Amino acid sequence: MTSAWPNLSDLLQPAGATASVALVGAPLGAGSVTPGRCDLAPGELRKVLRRVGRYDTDSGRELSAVISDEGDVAIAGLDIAAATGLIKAAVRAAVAHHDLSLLVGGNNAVTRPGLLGMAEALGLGLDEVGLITLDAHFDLRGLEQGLSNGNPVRALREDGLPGRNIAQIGLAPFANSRAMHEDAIRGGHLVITARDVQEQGIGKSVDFAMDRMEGLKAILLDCDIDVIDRSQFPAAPGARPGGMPANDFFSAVRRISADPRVRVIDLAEWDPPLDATDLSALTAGRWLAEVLAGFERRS
Ligand SMILES: [Mn+2]
Repeated sequence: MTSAWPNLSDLLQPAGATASVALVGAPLGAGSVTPGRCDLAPGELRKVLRRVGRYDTDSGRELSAVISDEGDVAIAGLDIAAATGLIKAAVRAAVAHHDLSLLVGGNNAVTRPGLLGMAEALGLGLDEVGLITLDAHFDLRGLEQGLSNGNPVRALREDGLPGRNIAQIGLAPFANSRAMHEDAIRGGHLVITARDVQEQGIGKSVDFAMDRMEGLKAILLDCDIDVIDRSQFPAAPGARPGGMPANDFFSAVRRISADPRVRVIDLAEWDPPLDATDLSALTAGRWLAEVLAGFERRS
């Protein structure tokens, strides 16, 4: 693993390698509110890793955690309902063998099977697990029309995940309905809007979210990349102007990843063809660097 340009692709090893981190690709494109090609994201992430270095000028440390690449779940052509069981099984297997499992979507519908698979692998009830979302949206659309990338949080609530176990950071104005906002508050979610983050800082915002996770045994961090300002991440259909600065996103990901109870981190809603430049891909690659930097802080 020594080369002139130590980079993240050094760390990605074929499945079966002894590794504390696993990567599971979930190329789920079906059921998006805005149809697109989120299914291309796992492949694009693997490709960009050679452009992301391992040395962190801030900490003086070089990333070294080996990642076992479990490949992509075979869900091509399946709708969300059909894909859910397969994604859940893949996450369950990954969580059973690794301290941290990265679930790379796909659209945001991967979050529900991710959380259910995590709970199953650990033998935990949904009242014992937490969900932190970095997302411009509540993802509380109704279930009447079936599962979509707009309702994973609603579906998890219906599954029995208590609202008080949910912390949502980065909610955007003019991108959610009043009904969803009131529903989240009434349900007991911790709601931290993009404006709150801007005013109180990302550090305090993460502190509040982690306070909310107190007493819970395992946590899924959902990184819906549309939380980032659209000018800094054009390849997310739901991203809007005025979103979270990429630097806030990176620091939140690093801090949350350092908590050993975080067993699954997903990356959702990256639709590579929407960005003709390499900006979004490099940002997604940096996401992985921040995840690993946080993970390696665990003692
Ligand atoms: Mn979302």
